[in-house]
Amino acid sequence: MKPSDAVARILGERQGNLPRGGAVATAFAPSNIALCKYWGKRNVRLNLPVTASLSVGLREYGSKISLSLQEGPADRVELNGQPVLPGSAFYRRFAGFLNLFRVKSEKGAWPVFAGIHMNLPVGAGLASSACGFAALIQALNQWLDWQLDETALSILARFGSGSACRSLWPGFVEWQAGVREDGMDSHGIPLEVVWPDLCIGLLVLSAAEKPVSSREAMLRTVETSRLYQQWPARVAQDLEKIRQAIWEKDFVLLGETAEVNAMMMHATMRAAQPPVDYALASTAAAIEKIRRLRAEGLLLYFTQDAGPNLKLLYCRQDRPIVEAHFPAVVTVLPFAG
Ligand code: 2P0
Repeated sequence: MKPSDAVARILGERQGNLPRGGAVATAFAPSNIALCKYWGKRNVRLNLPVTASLSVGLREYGSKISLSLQEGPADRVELNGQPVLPGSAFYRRFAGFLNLFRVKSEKGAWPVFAGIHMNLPVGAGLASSACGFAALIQALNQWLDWQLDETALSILARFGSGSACRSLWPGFVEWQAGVREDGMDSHGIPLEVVWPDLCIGLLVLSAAEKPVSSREAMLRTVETSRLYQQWPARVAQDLEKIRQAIWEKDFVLLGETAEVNAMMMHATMRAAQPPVDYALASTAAAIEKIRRLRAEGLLLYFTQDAGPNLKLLYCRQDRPIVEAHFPAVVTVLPFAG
């Protein structure tokens, strides 16, 4: 099955809906940080994962997208007020996603003007594609009057970027892997639980573009890393522990499990051929500092995604200490305020 077949099945007759002329549709979606990672696909075209994963949303940090009709033949995209060049990878991925929903007829062409605003620290590896596609699919849902629920939108967002299916909700979200070949059971499910004291600290160590995309790194790991065989069993165990930690508000269990899960993910990719290693010397130094502070009694953990930057995990009462030790950290309270 192709993504366009899945889209046709979900939208049915609504695939012929046209944008409401003159109207602007606007939607926001938060970025999300995985506490138990998505690493590896069982179906590359449909972005179907090998395992489930579980994330927490970054509340006010994410992507806001406004859509309106564009005069002329081609889409126009602006990111934080700057034009996105039509030949760029960003533009092609964006337009390619929109094409899934544009039936191939003159009436169905509807070129788009998209104004995208991202308020995340730039280049931080902060799942900008996840919140971008989640915001885009919600804006399309309004603009084209699909009236789909979040579950259907989560499946559609997955075609843009796997982790986007977790950005349809705030708070904790589990992406269930699903077993169906068509992926209709592979989407986010929000966990009805809040943790007001939980802090996520965004620690940007380098804003340089990553040498290997997460998409490529994931493929290479699945195809060549011998350690990958152990990954699904590890995720099953870690997911169990993270769910328990969340329901029991057991911060140590959450931090320990999330940190080991991230380290295991990075170990699988370091064992790929050729290896993928996202860590910089500054990443190793920050990890060393976190471990030293923890040995001295501070409840501080970290997770790391497909880049050199770290996301620190701590409780609200330790926020001043963490910020004193890491002056560059940006604290997010996913559930407070
Ligand atoms: C995650 N990452 O669970 C993992 C951990 C990066 C490391 O999801 O190919 O942009 O679009 O499905 O979602 C980043 O990969 O990949 C990611 P595609 P995506 O957050």
